Amino acid sequence: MAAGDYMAVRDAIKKIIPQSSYDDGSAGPVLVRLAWHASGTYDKKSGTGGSNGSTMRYKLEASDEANNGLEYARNLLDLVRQQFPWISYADLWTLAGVVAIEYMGGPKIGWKPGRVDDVDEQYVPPNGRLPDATQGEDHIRSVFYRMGFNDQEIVALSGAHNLGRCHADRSGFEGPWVPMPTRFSNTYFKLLLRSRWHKRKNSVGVEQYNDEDNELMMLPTDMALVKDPKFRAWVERYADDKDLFYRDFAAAFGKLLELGVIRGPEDKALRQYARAKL
Ligand code: HIF
Repeated sequence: MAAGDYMAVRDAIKKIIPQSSYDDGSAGPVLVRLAWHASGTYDKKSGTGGSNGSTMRYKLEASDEANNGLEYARNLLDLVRQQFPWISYADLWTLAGVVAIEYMGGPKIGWKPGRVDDVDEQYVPPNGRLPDATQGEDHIRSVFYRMGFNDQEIVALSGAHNLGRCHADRSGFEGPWVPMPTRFSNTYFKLLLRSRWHKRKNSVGVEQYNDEDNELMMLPTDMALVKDPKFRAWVERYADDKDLFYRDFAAAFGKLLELGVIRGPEDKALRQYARAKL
């Protein structure tokens, strides 16, 4: 297989998405979570963290409790990488997120290769940069503003919780956000607005929000999007307008995957400067 044949890599990723004995029969959602957690460590001010480097290969980052369960996704992608040893892990993990979203009916997301894997653990970002689901709007803003996102982009990104589910043995939370968690749509926003959510303790004693039948759930951070008036205005727009959501989601998720990627001499200089200060 020719080096640089990203279409072939995309096809190989599509083949590992159906997993009959895993979750809802799909590895798609956990691949999206891997792409996001690989990127979401970015700190705009220092230029550290982000998808470049694939530093989650190192124990320090892999063992951040926010990353519990992602070894499943990394192991699956190791199988793909065996077929394409020329691709960087950083490119593979982010590309897998994009392919999974498209596979599940989501928008096409702009993606470019060029990420380079770090060769030692010197630049692994500190633990604790990913969001804590037990918190509210102030925390969400401080984490996503640190990456360089605004309120509208935060809400657009949040639509990814239309995919997948929480696992008691990973995060302590339990259950899916929507009835069809392997189908990308704006249902998450509709449910946030329409359903009555009750705070309750789940089977492992963690507080979360559930619908009346305890089938669907929301995290405290999800509920903050309807509590905060600025966030809520965007939740309402995306619940009403699926095309707008798809467009804004594609832009915001594409931006997320680019965080920390070096595209020119100015990015390289910033990275060198930041590393000298670490
Ligand atoms: Fe998630 N997220 N996320 N998330 N997330 C979980 C699962 C998924 C937050 C917490 C959690 C985003 C933002 C935030 C996905 C994608 C994205 C889980 C459950 C928690 C606790 C993990 C488990 O138990 O397996 C918080 C606090 C966020 C900031 C508000 C992004 C926007 C929504 C950035 C995003 O893209 C996906 C997909 C999953 C499902 C994973 C699965 O294994 O099914």
